[in-house]
Amino acid sequence: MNEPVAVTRDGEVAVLTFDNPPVNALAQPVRAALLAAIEAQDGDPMVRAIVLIGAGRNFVAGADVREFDRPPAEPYLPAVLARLEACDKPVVAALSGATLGGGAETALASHYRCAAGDLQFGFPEVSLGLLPGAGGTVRLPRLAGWQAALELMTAGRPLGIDAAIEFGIVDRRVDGDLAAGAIAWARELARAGAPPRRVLDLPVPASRPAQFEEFLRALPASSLRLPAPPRIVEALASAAILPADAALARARALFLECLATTESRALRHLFFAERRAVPDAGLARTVGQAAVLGAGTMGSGIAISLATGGIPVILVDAKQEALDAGLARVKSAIDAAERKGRLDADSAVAARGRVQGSLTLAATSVADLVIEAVFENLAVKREVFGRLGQLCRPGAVLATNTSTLDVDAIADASGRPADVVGMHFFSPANVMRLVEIVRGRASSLAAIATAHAVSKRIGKIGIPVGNAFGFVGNRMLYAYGREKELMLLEGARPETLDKALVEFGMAMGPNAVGDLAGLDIGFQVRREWQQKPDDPLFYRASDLLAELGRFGQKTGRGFYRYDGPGGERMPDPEVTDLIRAEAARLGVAPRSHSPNEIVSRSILALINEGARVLEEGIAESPADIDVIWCNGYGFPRHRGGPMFYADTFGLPAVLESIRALGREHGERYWTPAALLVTLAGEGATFAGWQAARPAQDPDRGGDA
Ligand code: T1G
Repeated sequence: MNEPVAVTRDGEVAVLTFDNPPVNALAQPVRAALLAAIEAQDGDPMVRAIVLIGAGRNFVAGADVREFDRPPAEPYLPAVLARLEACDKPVVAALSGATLGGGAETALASHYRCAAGDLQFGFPEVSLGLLPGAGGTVRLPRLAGWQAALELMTAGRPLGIDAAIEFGIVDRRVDGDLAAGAIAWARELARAGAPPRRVLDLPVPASRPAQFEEFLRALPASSLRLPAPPRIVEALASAAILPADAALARARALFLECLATTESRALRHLFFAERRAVPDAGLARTVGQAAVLGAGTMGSGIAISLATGGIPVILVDAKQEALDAGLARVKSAIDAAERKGRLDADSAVAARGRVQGSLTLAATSVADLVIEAVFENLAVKREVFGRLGQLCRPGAVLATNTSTLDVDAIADASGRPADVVGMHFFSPANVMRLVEIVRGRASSLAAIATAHAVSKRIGKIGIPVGNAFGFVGNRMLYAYGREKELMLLEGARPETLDKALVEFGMAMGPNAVGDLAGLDIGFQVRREWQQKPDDPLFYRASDLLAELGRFGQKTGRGFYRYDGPGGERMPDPEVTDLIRAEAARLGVAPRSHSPNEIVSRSILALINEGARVLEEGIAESPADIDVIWCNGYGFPRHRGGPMFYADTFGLPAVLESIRALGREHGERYWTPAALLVTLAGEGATFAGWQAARPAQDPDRGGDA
């Protein structure tokens, strides 16, 4: 068992090494060991300087987020850092990789900072619904100024080494051996009699009182609705006017306020849910070459992700024109990523070099992984997999990007169903982080593990789901969308529905999403859907518009019109008239809808369907559903996902609300899921249900 903070000596320099894998998080044992080491080395006359450094790639990735759901334990980080800063000997922090949150605050409490070229220095607390609670809001502005502190802490994005030096946070860059460079510098400082340089002793930079107000007002409305961003600005504003100790105490109080919020609990829930263990990781096959079939929007998006994720890819399409268009999309996306600084020049060149095009399916014979993204038609996909089964080498994994079709039916056509899995990417595939990994009846554990490993490698979150209509995400989307479709027939305007759900926190309203995805796509899927509810009202509004050729953005008209001067989305009264006429024909009486009703019908439908997806084993956990909806469908992260949200509401209340809707709208769609009835009856939660279940081994199809 390694020491959480290892203490070694290099002559008169004491080296304190954080060693708490995987990211040197400042868990209680680390804090206690650090405090003890500081007191010991500061008190040792033989020690003339101290170096702090992290074992492994990272310096320190912050507080241990897992501890936030446990009773607090001393020593608290602010006290440890106050003792560090108080050292009478120069303390040099040697920074590398993730230097985040409490790790960045530890660096700021040190007296001198050097760093390696891979530095990622920042304050991601806001993405956990928190603010820097150990002095960052008081020390950082003294080095980098108010504007930089405001931006860094409200955006949560890290700085690289050059920017960190430019902002005066890092004093010098060390290339090569960081430890040796830091120790040499510490020795130099000691021999030069350099004093401890305490950031808190630096003058408070001048500020304009209105500066903080202006910054707050400029924050996006979505941030202002959250507890943390305004409190970050308040903590910084108080640091501009209060003495350091008072400012530190104020920041700590604001931190504790954030910690207790449901929003922070929701974001912390998602943090770990998005890092769920990859099943059978050890069985994953090596993927040195990939191929993507179909150079359309999805195919080229997937190819971009593979190439920028480090995997060589052959983009295959039968038509030269389509292939050229696909390759052009790949090139312009990589160019754009380089232009926006998301890819450095070397990475962009490497990514471009990894992409080839081909007009022949035979090109797939060299691939370790083939991802099919052709037209969403079962017969077409079965024909393609029949040929892939012949062409691809033994052990190659064959993935289909279908969003609704039966993966087993596709796999059977390949003649090697054990190698077939679903990899359901979300549009735009090079942007959306989610991949639903569909296990077929015969999918081997190795094929599933390979799909997960590749998803992680290209920066995606792979979530395992069962093979059923719409898998998890789209299955639930149909329940969520069903209610908005019924409310449209009941007279609600598309823009009214979208506004209510966006104010709830959805990234986009369902009607705007329909227009973006293309109403013809959903129309096509519903036509092929065998088990579609036998209900003339079911998605009648969308089908009507599709029948009229109003496919959405691609035709300039859908639920909205896009043919205005800038092509921006505009309400279209003609749509409301069309739907009202259709509703009258179907005998649906018009009525008004409050924003609360719009939200509760939509979200309760989502939750109830989520419970069904769980009890059927299509999703392995409520947390997986939350990750799918927050990363694939724009569900508000600060609400934690539909299942977490249901738990915050209390399942008995959720059940009662669903029963009330059943009484009002009929039980056809509003019969509560059995799992929900059981848990509500026990006063339990989805999270508790998950925790009580043995690490499940769902029917995961075929052999290893
Ligand atoms: N606490 C606990 N576990 C953590 C952790 C943390 N801060 N960071 C990572 N892990 C675990 C993670 O769950 C996973 O575990 C493993 O490490 C690898 O993570 C007082 C209040 C550092 C950039 O928000 O952004 O300090 O799944 O898969 O892709 O003011 O992790 O292997 O069991 O993400 O290489 C602020 C969060 C805390 C940083 C590495 N810090 N971490 O990315 O690996 S609040 C953060 C990250 C705070 C102070 C405040 C990333 C990473 P497992 P990974 P990665």
